[in-house]
Amino acid sequence: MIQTTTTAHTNIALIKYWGKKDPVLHLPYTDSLSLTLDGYYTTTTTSFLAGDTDQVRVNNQVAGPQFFKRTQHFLNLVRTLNNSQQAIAVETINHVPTAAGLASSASGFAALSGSLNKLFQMNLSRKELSCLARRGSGSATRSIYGGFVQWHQGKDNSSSFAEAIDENPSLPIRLISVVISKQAKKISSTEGMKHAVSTSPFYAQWPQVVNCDMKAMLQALKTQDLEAVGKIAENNCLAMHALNWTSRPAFSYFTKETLQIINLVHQLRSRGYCAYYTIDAGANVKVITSLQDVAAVQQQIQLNFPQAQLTPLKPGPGIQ
Ligand code: 2P0
Repeated sequence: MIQTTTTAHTNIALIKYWGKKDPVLHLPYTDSLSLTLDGYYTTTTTSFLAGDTDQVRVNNQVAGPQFFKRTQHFLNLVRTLNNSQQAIAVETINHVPTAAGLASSASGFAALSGSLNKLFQMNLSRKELSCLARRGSGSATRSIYGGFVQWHQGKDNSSSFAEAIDENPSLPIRLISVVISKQAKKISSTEGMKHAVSTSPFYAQWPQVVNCDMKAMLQALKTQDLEAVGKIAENNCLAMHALNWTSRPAFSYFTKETLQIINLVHQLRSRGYCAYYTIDAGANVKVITSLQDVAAVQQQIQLNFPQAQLTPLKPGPGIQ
C-alpha cells in the first residue's frame, strides 16, 4: 500500500489576513506576512482505500463530523484535480495543543496538501502547493514555507500564493505563546472576518493599513530591526481587532486577561525589555521578544500570571 507523509508547522501572522474577496477560493483582500514556528506542527499520512468511503483520523481517533466534513471537502477538490474517485485514508497527528491559541488549520491543511501531492504524484512546486493549501484554510497558504513568509493576495486561484522572504532568519526573534483561556472561541475566524468585511465602516481602510504596514515590515526585516518588527506587528494586530470592535453588532476576541497581558507587555517594554504582542482570533496573546530577553520576559509574565501556560517558540521550517 502506498502511504505518504508530510509534516507542516503552524505560523503566526505579523501582518494579519482578515477578510476574503472570494470566500470559495479563499482569496484575501490583502497580502499578509507570517513567521512559521518550530514547536507546533502537524504530521499527516494519506493512502488510497479500496472501498468508496473516506476515513479521517485525528490523534489516533475517528475525526468528529465537522473535521471530517472540512477534510472531505478538500479531498473532493484534490480528487477533481486528479480526475480520481478513489477513497482516501487520512491520518493526522496534531502537535498543536488546542489550548495553544494557535490555529492547527494552518499546519493541518499545509500537511494534508503536501501528503496528497505525493500520493497523487502531482509534482506541485511549493508555490503551487501554497495555492492548494489555501483552498483548505487561508493561513495554511503560508505554512508551506519556513521563517518569514508573505502571502500575495492575488486576483485568482493561481496568483494567490505565498513565498518565503527569509526561510532561515538570522533575526533573533522569539515568540512566547501565553495561554490564558482554554475556552473555544465563540466566533470562528471565518465568521468573524466575514462579519467585519460586511459591517465595519472602517473595513474600507484596512487594505491601505496593510499596504503601509507591509512596506514597513519588509523594510524592518531587511534592516534586521526587531523592535520595528514588533511595533508594526502590534499596530497591525490592533487595527485588525479594531475592525471587530467597529462591526455592527460589535464583537471582540479580547477578555479581561487579554487586556491585562497587554498592559504587562507595555510595562515590560518601558522597563527596557524587547516585548510586543500580537493576538489572533482568540483571547490568548503571543508575545514577540528577542533571544536575549525571552527568558526574562517569560519569567515576568509567569510571575504576574501564575495560571498562564507559557511556551517559548523559535522560527520553524517549511513542509517536510
Ligand atoms: C492570520 N487568522 O493571518 C489571521 C489573523 C486569524 C487572525 O488566518 O477562513 O483559519 O480558513 O481562511 O486561516 C485564521 O483564519 O481562516 C487566520 P479561513 P483561517 O493568520
